[in-house]
Amino acid sequence: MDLEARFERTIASEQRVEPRDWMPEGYRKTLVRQIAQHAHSEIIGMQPEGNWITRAPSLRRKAILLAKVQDEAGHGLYLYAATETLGADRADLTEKLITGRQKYSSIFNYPTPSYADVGVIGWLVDGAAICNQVPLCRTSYGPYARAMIRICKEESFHQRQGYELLLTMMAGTDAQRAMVQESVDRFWWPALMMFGPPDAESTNSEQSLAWRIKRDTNDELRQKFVDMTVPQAEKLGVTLPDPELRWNAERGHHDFGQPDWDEFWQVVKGNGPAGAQRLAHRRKAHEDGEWVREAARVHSEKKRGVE
Ligand code: FAQ
Repeated sequence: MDLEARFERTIASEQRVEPRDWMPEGYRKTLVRQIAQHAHSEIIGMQPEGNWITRAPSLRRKAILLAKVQDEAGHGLYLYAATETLGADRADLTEKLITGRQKYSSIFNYPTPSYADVGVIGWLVDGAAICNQVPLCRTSYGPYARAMIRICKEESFHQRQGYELLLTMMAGTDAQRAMVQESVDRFWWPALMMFGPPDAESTNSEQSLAWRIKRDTNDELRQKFVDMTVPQAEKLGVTLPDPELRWNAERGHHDFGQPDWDEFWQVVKGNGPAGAQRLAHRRKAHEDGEWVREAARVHSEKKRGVE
């Protein structure tokens, strides 16, 4: 059987493609693009919440937040390692990120001016991430699927800590409840944008679905997220800022409004409210770390006996 037919058979029979298997160049490229964007998102995604580590209101909240942000670094590293199994070079991917040539999730270009944002990011952003990533545990590329299994377990903890923080705030004062609502109002639409553009504008979906890299369309996952989140919002006692949001008994799903897609494309292009700040911060961290990379390189050469 020729290589391409063997690859197609692996995909069709729900087996995993492994690093040493033959794969079409487009398949490899699509995976590197998606996994690198995902890794960059985890790394840039440390910044919005990292903003609150020094100002968390108690030792317990600080310990939880520190653990969460560290988990995000770990997810980024797993995912970069997965791209390396496809022949990508991590230094090259980082260079592409800090020079704006590779994307990361739009959501992390929104600022976090309020402590309630820590809870809302856990609830809505990690909630959306789980919705998107649980199906990726069945993605066709083995190392990516296995990374997703571990990452999703940690994302579930992240989502719960956010929701628990919000439950606590909602049981507090009027001012705390108002903080939560104000944060939900800012993050609701950007959270819906995390699933990508509507299916009709999703240039990569058709091929990625055929290769079983993606398992659901952007709109299917967005619907799932809305259906999952509405009862959680009710229990919490917050209003989701969408006047079109209502249960549709005929469809067995919620109807909901569309995010501002012009804003989405602007944010994706790097013109989001905190876009420049996020990249500048990442660039500086990379430059500040140069001496560590250099020391590690010299140390490993010494160990190998290279003069
Ligand atoms: N932001 O054809 P499609 C997290 C781009 S969770 C920016 O539909 P695709 C956890 C897209 O790249 C967040 N760009 O694309 C966490 C494409 O451009 P390209 C990360 C976006 O790939 C929580 C173009 O638009 N999760 O980090 C976005 O088939 C809390 C057309 O779009 C993942 O990356 C966007 N939202 O579907 C961390 C999950 N959406 O590349 C810290 C894995 C689309 O052709 C704190 N990725 N674009 O130039 C995926 O599932 C997919 O890549 C999608 C997009 C669904 C995001």
